[in-house]
Amino acid sequence: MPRTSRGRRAPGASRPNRRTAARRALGAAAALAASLATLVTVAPQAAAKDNSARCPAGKLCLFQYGDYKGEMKIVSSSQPTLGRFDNTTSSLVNNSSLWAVAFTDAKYRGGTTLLVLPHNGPIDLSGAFDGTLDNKFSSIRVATTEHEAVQGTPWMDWSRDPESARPAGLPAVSRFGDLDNDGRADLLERADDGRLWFLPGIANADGSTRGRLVGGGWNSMTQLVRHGDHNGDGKEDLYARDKSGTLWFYPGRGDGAFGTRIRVGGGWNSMREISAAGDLTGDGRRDLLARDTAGKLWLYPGNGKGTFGARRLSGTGGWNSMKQLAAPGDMTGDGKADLLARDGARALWLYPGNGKGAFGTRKKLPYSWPADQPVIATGDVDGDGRSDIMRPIDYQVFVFHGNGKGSIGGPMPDMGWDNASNVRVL
Ligand SMILES: [Ca+2]
Ligand SMILES: [Ca+2]
Ligand SMILES: [Ca+2]
Ligand SMILES: [Ca+2]
Repeated sequence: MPRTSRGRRAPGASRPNRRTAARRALGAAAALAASLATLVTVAPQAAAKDNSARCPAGKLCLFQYGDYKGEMKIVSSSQPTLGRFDNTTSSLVNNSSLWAVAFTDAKYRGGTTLLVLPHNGPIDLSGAFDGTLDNKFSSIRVATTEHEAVQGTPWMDWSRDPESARPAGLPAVSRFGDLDNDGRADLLERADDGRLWFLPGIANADGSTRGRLVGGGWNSMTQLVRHGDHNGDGKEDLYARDKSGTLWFYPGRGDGAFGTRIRVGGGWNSMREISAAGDLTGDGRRDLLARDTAGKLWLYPGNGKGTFGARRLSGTGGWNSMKQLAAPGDMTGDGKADLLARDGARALWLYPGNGKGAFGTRKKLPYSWPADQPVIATGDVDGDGRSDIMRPIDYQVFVFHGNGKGSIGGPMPDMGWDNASNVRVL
């Protein structure tokens, strides 16, 4: 199937409505994934005379003939045309850490694509796929992430209805998830190469989406959490735990980027999970929750400076049965921050906050919540003033709209999305 640009339209074409665009995008992405899935699973092939060893360590190499013979071309960047190798590539070797997608037409178009995994090793096109891809490729795109190699943009496409700005005058408990203070919820995406992207959820006139690089190297962090402003400057902030167990505070600059980090403290590796939960104690300062490996839930009261006062127990035990905590803000409509917890049995539980650092009787939310699909809580996404939750499913992110009374409506697939392996979104 031809690869179609997700959510993009040709100049002069009328813009499809969002639902239609989303369905088209889903169809294109799913079809692409299906075609890739049949091609990707080919195991590296041993070359009879080991000609594949001609390709140096750490390199991606194209060969003119089958069995890794003839002229060799080392590919280290995307090639919109292949020159002498156009329609004459008969074998390839990937010894590099790059992802690659080969296309049958120039400029990354064509009816068939081949996804080559990092360190995939040799693939002899003259013998694989019944020869259907032999001497067929005219362009190749390489990238450090699967998503960028497949889709062409380094960040995940994500945009919402342009009218989803939040109403002015929301109570503090509802004001979070907006990193650039434009009244709309944003996402952060950590790609599998360690790059952190700010995604404002805004589409350009041509339907393309916006992403801005926060920085690289974020793979050194074992958890990232955020929930509004923690140091009183009105700008949303970020917390990150590194592999040594140190927790860092990254003050938001109000534009999707972050200022110089501050060390919160060490020893956080004893925590199985950290959740920036909002103001749970009712003093107007946002707090942190952490559950330890023994199943206890600890509350770290925010001091309004980005760090925390002495912790106290919020839940005595049993939290080990939970797979994920999420902080949705106020879902019950009483102005107090609540907590969500997803268990290992496909249930999502709402723990209503009592405003004193503890929770009332939990309530099971509708729908099934599989273990491999995270709950994303960035507050009010659609601009009705009520906290929503999101969940990526295959190639779209679905919104479960909060009803402001402690429950949620059915999933609405009204956002474009490209899921990818090892991507984390918050
Ligand atoms: Ca925003
Ligand atoms: Ca702040
Ligand atoms: Ca509440
Ligand atoms: Ca909402």
